[in-house]
Amino acid sequence: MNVLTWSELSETERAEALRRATAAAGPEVRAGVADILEQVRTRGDAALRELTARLDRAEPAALEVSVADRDAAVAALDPQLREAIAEAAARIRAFHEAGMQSAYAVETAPGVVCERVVRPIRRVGLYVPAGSAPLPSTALMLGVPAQLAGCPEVVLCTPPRPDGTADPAVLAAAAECGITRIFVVGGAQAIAAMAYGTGSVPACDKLFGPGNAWVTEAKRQVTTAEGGPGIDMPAGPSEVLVIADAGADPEFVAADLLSQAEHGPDSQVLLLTDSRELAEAVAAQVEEQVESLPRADIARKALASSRLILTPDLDTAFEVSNDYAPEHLILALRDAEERVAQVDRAGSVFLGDHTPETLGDYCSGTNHVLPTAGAARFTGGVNVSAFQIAMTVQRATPDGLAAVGPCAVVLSEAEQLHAHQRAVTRRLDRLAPTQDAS
Ligand code: HSO
Ligand code: ZN
Repeated sequence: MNVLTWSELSETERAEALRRATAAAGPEVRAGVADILEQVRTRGDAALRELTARLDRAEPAALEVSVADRDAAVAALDPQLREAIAEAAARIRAFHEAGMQSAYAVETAPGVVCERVVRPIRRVGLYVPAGSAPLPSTALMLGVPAQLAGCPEVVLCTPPRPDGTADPAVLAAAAECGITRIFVVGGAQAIAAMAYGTGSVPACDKLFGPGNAWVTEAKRQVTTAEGGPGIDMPAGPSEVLVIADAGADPEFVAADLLSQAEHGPDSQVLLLTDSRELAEAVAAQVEEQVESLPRADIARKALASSRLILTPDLDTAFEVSNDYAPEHLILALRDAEERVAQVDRAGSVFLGDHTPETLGDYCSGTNHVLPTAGAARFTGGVNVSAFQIAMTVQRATPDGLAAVGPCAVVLSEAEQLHAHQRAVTRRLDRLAPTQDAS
């Protein structure tokens, strides 16, 4: 990895240095996904079985995993892994629970009370990928908030292993979150099944979860169709940006960069620092550490489009980071705690030398389903609210109507909406005599 000097780059070179691997699907993926969606929509489970045989090379005995099979797989799982899943779930639960939106009521005028009440989304569909490896942690990141929201029906789809069964650790995570409707279906066909419903998979109101380009494109297509389900957010390739000072430990910084790089060849990792020495030491550490990684090939591909950037000072590093809006931001700084005030766009921020992104990926308590591709400009990661509908309720007494009705009369007059106006004046007219008498 070469060190780029920010102050010596032209505008074009700067844009190029921060350019993300394109998340938008090409025409081939778009057409392929449209075809899969249509097959599942028209032929349901039969199409799911055919696509699973063709694309996943698996023939599950049943598309749905029974609760008995789920529990048997969990019982056979390494107890240490089972305990780690439960331990992580507990912290994710504790953190997400504290941040839940609550109902509130405001008397906005005497006799007018407006309330917000929160309702769970009835049916949610969770996608748990297993591209290069199954991700039980993703089942927790989606399953825990769904459970806290109180969603009455939670459906989970995950690709089958070659023998047709689901990954037992994913099943353990699902069980931990009380999920009973689990299907061994993956890819765009899983998204189609949860969007339209098939004989066995229920149609869901909102779909969640990361996935490859096919899954992401399928989510995009089903949600833009009329009457389609909602989706959490478009999930592109993973990203981490590290801002480090001269006092940072190059070994740790390199380890963090590699932890994101190993996710996929299109992952993007960036280092911004005001210390040339640190940048060079990190470059050397990355070279050294990547050698011994089982996923070195993937990490090397990701590193090819990743950058180490020397900025004139740390304030510039923060400006660049805020413009880029990374999914993960690590502040390997002596004054990380004070500097966090300078961050206004990032999915999840990790402070200091002892908070690797890995903690947030698995078990510190925060969510790892986060905005990528610059979506941190306008949204945060998945939380309980994503599984809820915030509904408003209001009531006015006759006095309340008398207090705020005239305001509506003036505004409806300005909009020339006289039926609106009369819905108020007809009532006010009836109230008038009583008010005169009082
Ligand atoms: N870093 C990923 C999440 C993950 N990491 C799952 C390990 N397992 C999200 O960008
Ligand atoms: Zn990760």
